[in-house]
Amino acid sequence: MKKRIGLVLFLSLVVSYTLMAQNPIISGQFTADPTARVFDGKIYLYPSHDIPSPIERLEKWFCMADYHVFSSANMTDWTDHGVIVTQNEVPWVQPDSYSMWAPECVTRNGKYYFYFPSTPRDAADGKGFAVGVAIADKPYGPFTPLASPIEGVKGIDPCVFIDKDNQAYIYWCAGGKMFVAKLKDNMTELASEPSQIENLPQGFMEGPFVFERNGVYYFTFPWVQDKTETLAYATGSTPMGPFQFEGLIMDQWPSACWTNHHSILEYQKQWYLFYHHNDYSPEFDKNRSARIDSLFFNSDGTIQKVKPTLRGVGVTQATDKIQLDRYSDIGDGAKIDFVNAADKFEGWKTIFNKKNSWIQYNSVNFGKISPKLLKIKVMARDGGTIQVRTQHKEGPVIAEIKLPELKRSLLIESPVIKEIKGIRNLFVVSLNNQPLEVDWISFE
Ligand code: FUB
Repeated sequence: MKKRIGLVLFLSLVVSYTLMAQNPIISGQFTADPTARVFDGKIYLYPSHDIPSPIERLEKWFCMADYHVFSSANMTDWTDHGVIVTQNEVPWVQPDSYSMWAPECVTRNGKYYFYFPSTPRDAADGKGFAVGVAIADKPYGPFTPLASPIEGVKGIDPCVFIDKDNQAYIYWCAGGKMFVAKLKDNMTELASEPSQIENLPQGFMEGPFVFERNGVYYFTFPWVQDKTETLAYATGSTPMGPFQFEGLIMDQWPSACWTNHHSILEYQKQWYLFYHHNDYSPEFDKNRSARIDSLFFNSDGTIQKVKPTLRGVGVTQATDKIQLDRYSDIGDGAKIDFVNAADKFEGWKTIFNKKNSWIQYNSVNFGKISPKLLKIKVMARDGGTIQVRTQHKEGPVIAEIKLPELKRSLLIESPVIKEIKGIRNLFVVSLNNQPLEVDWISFE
């Protein structure tokens, strides 16, 4: 999967990029702890910005100097609006602390309030966290940080929930425990003493995220049930609880990423889970990347467990690069690997290792006019044959490409032999035992 820079706007010093992706949704930089919100009909994504540490102290730990904001109207194409808050420009933040951890953003009375934890200048031993606020007139800034953090909030992972009666609540965590307090109307001061959220299961937890649906308040949180973080939830009938533990939204990672961190929202009548994994940094789990998958409720309001996918959400245009390595399903003999191990942001390729190995990629939009041409970026050291099918893996063949010996990855074109329109699932099958490596396919 490769970064597509479709639009580069130079507006004084602000640079916006359009990136196209499945899971992970943003490439070219790390994006952890994704808080997603709907503002003005678009999704805005406020993640932490993990970086490989420039200082020795944090070489093996979380390291974040600033925040970007991203937006999307289709959950496939994301615009990076650039840096909105940086540690060097917040008066109360210790400027070399690299501790701009999981943020939050909400809107009220036409203003956007961006909440972020960081280490204060006066922190004992240079450690500890407070939570600050930066305010803007637009969801993408410019944000002006307040001079001091919120008094009474010592901890990380702020989440703000505004109830139907307009009362705002702030949730955060400290030492693996969860806290809540009311916010004043100015959104920058506490209106009640913090109280600890009780009745949650034993074990480390952080990253609270609260939302309401059908009168039920969902208190959701990363929770270490066994070895690493699951995503779990409890429900209650008021924003401050009491909450009753319900179960898991996502299992712990089978591969090594200790954290998970999420947000949940409804967009165009579908619910989504935003979460993170260390896709672009498999050897170091403090460099994470945001993902999205669909989330469903049962009729009794409980949440169905979400299975993480690489395909993610959204429809891919047939004329875009279809990154098969972000597959919906994969058969025996096919696997994925990085295109360039030295620069993992270049993404992945699919390797077909034997006859009848296949990969499935769902929701490709062919529109109303059937394409004439299939383009495939492929390497076939000993030649081979590839078929693109639709409906199922033995379904109608829409293109068959006989590949000569290709010692490096090249762009090959082949006619589309069967009409294909609308939104379809694709199956790509290798007909030989010779190994083939496909970077992407596209239609014209
Ligand atoms: O990103 C730093 C920390 O990792 C967050 O604050 C936690 O929720 C965990 O994701």
